[in-house]
Amino acid sequence: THPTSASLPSPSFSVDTETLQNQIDELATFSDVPAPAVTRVLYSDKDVLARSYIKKLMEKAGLSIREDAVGNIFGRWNGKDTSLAAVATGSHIDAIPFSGKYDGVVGVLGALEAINVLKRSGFQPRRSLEVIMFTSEEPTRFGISCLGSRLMAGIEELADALKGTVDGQNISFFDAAKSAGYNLNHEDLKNVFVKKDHYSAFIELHIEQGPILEEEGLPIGIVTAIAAPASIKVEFEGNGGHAGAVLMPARNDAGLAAAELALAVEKHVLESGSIDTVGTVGIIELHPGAINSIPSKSHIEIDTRDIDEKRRNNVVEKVHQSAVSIAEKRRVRLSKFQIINQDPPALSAESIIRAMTIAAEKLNLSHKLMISRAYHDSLFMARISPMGMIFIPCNKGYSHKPEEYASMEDIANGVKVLALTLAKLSVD
Ligand code: HGY
Ligand code: MN
Ligand code: MN
Ligand code: MN
Repeated sequence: THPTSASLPSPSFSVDTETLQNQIDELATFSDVPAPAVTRVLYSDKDVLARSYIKKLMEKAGLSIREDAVGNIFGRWNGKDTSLAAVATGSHIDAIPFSGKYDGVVGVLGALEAINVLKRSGFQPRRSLEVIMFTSEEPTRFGISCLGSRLMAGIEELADALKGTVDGQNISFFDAAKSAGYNLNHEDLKNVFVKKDHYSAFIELHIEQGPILEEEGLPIGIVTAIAAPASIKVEFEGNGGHAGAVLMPARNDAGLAAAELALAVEKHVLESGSIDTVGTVGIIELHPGAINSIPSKSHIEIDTRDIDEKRRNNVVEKVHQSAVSIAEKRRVRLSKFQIINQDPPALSAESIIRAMTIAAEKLNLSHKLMISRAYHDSLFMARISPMGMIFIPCNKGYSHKPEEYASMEDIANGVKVLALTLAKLSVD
């Protein structure tokens, strides 16, 4: 027989908070901008330094390390029965420009500390436990969110799309990967796909990136669902010209078309009738970008989400109609309306919600069920494995900016809930 839950580590096990804080601070130094901001973009030099830092910590934790073709990194603690599907946990360490040092990082360094906590407590896993550092969760470099977990989920369209994918400097995905030491060609992408029964469970520890837990004084959030994200690239083209000499009736200003579409995004989101529908325009680029030259081209990128997929799709549809009507009215060309991703929401598995709840209760940590409005690699891991997420509070809900902060007490609580959940699922 295998150990019953009685042999699970006693809740008194402890987190090495000093070491964990030092690791968070050290990882944050691998950044293209000065502290307290962090910028760490896929396959950049700083990303490569951060990757070796993580692999060093995996080695120190006694894990066997594997990397796949695109740089998803796996650290495995072999269980007593290696024929069983493993329990996985993990997150990302890439960071959007001028962001913070906890988004994703808490779920990678915290997962490694959860493994160390279990090892120090003498726990022996039945199912192997595996920590995953996903190669890139943020869309920063190639406009593709959750690139590593999307590929692991076996999304063929992405594998095909990567053939022609280039970044803002016109560097191809494959050349960028090669510069970081990942020598792959298109055929290798299929080896990134993970079979549905490869993992028995996947759990991600993450800061809430919202204010609810802090406002309600709760140390733990148990995620029931992840909202459905969509991103769209739009381009308008006009004749441009001299900002002084061309009279208004003769203009077809691509910049003002972009501005009007941005406000249309807000209008369609607010019209949805639900507080759960959100949208913004995070990128607006004007060409030629001179104060006295009428923009002849505009490039805007739209992010819209909702926990309800139909409502979110309705916003995407209305934004498309607005783009067409604005182009007509302003006599500009709608030269691009490209939906980059339009993903369904993901539901957490009941079995994992239960395991996380039991863990929080064993630790006397008050908790609540909640949805994640941010997306995560868990959104795609849910397609190949039962999924769950553990949230911890973050300061005023701040995230994706340098003021992002989570206290070591909150992080340690999250690590302990994760450790107990992993232990329980490993003996199931
Ligand atoms: O944008 C998101 O939801 C995630 O934090 N990258
Ligand atoms: Mn049994
Ligand atoms: Mn993020
Ligand atoms: Mn994240």
